[in-house]
Amino acid sequence: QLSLHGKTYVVMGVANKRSIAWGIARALHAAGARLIFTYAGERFENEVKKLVATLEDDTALVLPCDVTKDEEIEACFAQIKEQVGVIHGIAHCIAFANKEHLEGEYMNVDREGFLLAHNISAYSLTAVAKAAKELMTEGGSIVTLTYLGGERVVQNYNVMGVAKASLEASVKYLANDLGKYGIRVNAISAGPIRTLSAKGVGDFNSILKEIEERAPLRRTTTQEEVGDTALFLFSDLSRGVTGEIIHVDSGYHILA
Ligand code: 0WD
Repeated sequence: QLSLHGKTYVVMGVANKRSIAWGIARALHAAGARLIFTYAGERFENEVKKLVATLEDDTALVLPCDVTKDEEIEACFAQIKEQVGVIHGIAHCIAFANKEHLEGEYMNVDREGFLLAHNISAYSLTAVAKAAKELMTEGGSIVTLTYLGGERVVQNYNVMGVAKASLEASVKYLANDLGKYGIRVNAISAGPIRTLSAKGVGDFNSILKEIEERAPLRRTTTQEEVGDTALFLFSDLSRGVTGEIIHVDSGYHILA
C-alpha cells in the first residue's frame, strides 16, 4: 500500500458521498494523508462536515471556497497557509452548467450560460493553481477531473464539453508554467459515474448502459477506480508525469 504520511492535500468539490471528490478523499485518507476539504456554499457545509467526521481524523479541516469568488479563494488559501503551512496537492473536482444547457442542441446556450460553465468548470483550476502554488513549497501535484465530452461530441454534454476542452488545455499550460517549481498538473478523464452533477446531464442512463455494453472492460467506472488513479498521480510513483490526461473509463475512449 502506497503511503502519503506527512503529506497534505486539498480536496475541492465534495457535495455528498457519491461525489468523485469523496472517492479521492477516501483513497488519500487510506494512504495516511492529511486532508483539507473545501465546499461551494452553505448548502453543502453540513453534508461535507458529516462525511468528514466519518473519517475520524481530527486533523482534517473543512473550509468554504466558492470558486466564482476571488476573495473566497484568497481567504481559503490564506487560512490553509496559517493553519497548515505547506500543502502537497489539490484535487479539483468542480464543475457546473445550467441544466437547460445540458440537453438538446449545443448552440442554444446563451452568453451567460457559456461564461458560467467556463468560469466554474475551467477558469477555477487556474485560479486555484495560482493560489496553491504559494503553499506548494516542497513541490506538488494538482489533479482535475475531465470527461470524454471535452475531446469529442457526446450527446447532451454540450457547453460542459466545451468547458472541459478549455480545462484540458489549461492543464497543459499550467503544467508548463508550474513544472519549474516541481509542481505537476494532470487530469483524470473519468467514465460516467452516477453523481449529483451527472443527474443534470440529459439521458445519463443511456450513457451508462452504452459503457456496460461496449467498453473494453464491460463495466462502468467507480469512484474507487478514480480515487486510486488520483492516489498514483499524487504520489511519487507518477513523478515523471505532467500535462497528461489519463482516461479511467473502462477503456471506452478507444472506441470509434
Ligand atoms: O460522470 C461523472 N460524474 C463525471 C464527472 C465524469 C467525468 C468527469 N466528472 C467531473 C465533473 O465534471 C466534475 O468536474 O468530476 C468532477 C466532480 O463531479 P461529480 O463528483 O460528478 O459531481 P458532484 O458530486 O455534484 O460534485 C461537483 C461539485 C458541486 O456539486 P453540485 O452538485 O453543486 O454541482 O462541484 C462543486 C460542488 O460541490 N461546485 C463548486 N465548488 C466551488 N465553487 C462550485 C463553485 N462555484 N459549483 C459547483
